[in-house]
Amino acid sequence: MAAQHSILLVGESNVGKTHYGAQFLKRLMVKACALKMSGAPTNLEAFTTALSCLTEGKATDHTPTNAYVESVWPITDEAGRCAELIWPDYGGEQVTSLVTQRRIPTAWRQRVLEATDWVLFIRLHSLRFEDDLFSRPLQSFTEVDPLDMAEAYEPSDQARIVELLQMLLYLAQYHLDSPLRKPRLTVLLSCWDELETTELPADLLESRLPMLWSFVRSNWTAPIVIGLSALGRALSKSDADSEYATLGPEEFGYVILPNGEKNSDITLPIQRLMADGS
Ligand SMILES: Nc1nc2c(ncn2[C@@H]2O[C@H](COP(=O)(O)OP(=O)(O)OP(=O)(O)O)[C@@H](O)[C@H]2O)c(=O)[nH]1
Ligand SMILES: [Mg+2]
Repeated sequence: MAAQHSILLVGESNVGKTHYGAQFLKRLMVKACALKMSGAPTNLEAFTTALSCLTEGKATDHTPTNAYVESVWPITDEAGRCAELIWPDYGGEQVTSLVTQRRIPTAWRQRVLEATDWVLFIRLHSLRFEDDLFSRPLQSFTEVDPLDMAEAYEPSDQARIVELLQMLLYLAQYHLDSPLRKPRLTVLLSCWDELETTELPADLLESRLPMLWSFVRSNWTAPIVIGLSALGRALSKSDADSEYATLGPEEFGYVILPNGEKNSDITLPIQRLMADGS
């Protein structure tokens, strides 16, 4: 029987979840990757619009806030291991509101409990990197006028992501007395092409979001950080990219593996999860 790999894909709005899903699916369809589709995929509707936009060389729309669809893709890897990938697509606001409202809808609770692996999307380019304890000397914080403190307080972007992970960990009732081996955590630094960097993904995460990185490293035995450019370049919703339309979307996109190697097979982050056993 095929192992079920139910992946908890976690990402706020606009991080690239839908485009990654569509590009991933396209790769499976044209068989240009380490994973192969081994049966009929179901529930592809969530990705069909995205697929046809990409074929024309255009970007697709934001997923409706309340949408949640799970697509099921039976796959095998090169070693013949089978798995059923359960790939969700949803409006990323649902993730943000888990933290801001401090309430977890039952359906999300179930997803967290059932997931074998967690994949967290972070789009560094659209996060705010304001000064905090890690970038300013402690002293400079003592100069803050106490009256300013009364202003509405909003946690930093990295604090919000740490909080999100804390909530998910609590919900799944993992014991954190020692670092976790399961569920495995993969951090995808999405839209990597925007960052124009040659740093290793983990080093970049550490330098940009040190508090998050410290949290991740102390709670997981082997967190993996991978750079992902699902599209390879920015696309517009209205003006078609003619190269894309001519060559096909499967010719674009890449990952930057933890050792810095660039690979055009964007299914590798998931293939690694299958290879490491479940
Ligand atoms: N430059 C670049 N842009 C990308 C890439 N992947 C996605 N984008 C753009 O990022 C934006 C958001 O991508 P989506 O896939 O819609 O993001 P999402 O996470 O599904 O967002 P919601 O549906 O709102 O939850 C779109 O404008 C895409 O064109 C990439 O690899 N590189
Ligand atoms: Mg989406």
